[in-house]
Amino acid sequence: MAQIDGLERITLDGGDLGYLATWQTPVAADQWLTALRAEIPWSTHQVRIYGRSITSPRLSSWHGDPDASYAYSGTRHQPHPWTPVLSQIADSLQETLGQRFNGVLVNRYRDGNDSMGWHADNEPELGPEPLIASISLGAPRRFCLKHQGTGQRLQLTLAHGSLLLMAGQTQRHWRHALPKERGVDRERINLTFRQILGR
Ligand SMILES: O=C(O)CCC(=O)C(=O)O
Repeated sequence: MAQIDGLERITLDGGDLGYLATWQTPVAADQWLTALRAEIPWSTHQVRIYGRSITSPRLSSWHGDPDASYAYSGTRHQPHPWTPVLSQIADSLQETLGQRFNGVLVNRYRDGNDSMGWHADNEPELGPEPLIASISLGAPRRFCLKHQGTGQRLQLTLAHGSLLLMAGQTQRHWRHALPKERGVDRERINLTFRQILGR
């Protein structure tokens, strides 16, 4: 994983996380949140969880380079183009990581009733050890991880303007989820930058 000032490393049994709670200032994160709300063509996606296709209880949009089509949770998504704020966020990420990604999944959890079930970002087009860069905006987000073999669990609270890196074999051995959270009435936006490998 890249050497980044202030990055908290969390070494997992068969996985590797890095967390930077104060990646962006609250003011910058607020601006991104406002721009994303307006710029993104939000829609509900069908997702396959434990073999069942359900309408995901959140809003999403897949963006990226024209050839970065992405099949996840049983549906292939053609990328929407990069919007001005997504390009700006991608630039900031490149400054931090020294790396550019060719796609980003943007998710909007309207309140604590929206959620995402247990899954791994393990689609073949991400390669065997994908680096996923996950940005959190809005109300704090409870992010849960579970080891696929041992059932070991870990819970993180992801702050407004934070950056979480999932690397190494994390997607092979761990699942993650964003559970419903009672009492949360503010919205949260998550961006997961990914590299789609050529087919
Ligand atoms: O909101 C999150 O952090 C989870 C996003 C995620 O795992 C996904 O959409 O694949």
